[in-house]
Amino acid sequence: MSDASCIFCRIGKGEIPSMKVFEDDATLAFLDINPLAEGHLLIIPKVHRERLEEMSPDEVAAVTRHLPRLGRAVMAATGAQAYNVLQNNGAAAQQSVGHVHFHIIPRREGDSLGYRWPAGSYPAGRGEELRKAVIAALGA
Ligand code: DGP
Repeated sequence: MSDASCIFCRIGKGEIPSMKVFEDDATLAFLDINPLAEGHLLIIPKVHRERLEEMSPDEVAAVTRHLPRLGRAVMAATGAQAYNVLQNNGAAAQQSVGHVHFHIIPRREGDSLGYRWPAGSYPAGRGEELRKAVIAALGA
């Protein structure tokens, strides 16, 4: 299933060129056109799914199984010591392309990349409320 108006579906089908590094029946990995660091990769399912929670476990597994190998390859090719795997779902989470994609972003000590991470803590009882709410939602 693909969406003719989706840029990543069109890349997945080879209708639009990409700097491809890996492909199989279900997955394509290619260089991000606007890299946060040299070697920044995108890994996509070929099937059109806008967000991660719309994918079946098997569809997710078919894509994510390649992350370890791609992570090793990016570090070897760029000399980076580390990488982030980032996956955005929804505009509020900075998703700009409505087709699931995993970023592999090479990282080096002292690079200027970062993520605002204003960590908080739970007031008494709130963690337990949330734990129960998530468990209830999992059962739904
Ligand atoms: P996100 O914010 O998670 O939706 O990131 C989308 C990424 O996709 C962004 O880093 C730029 C990249 N991108 C958008 N259009 C194209 C394209 O046509 N080709 C390639 N290679 N990357 C693209």
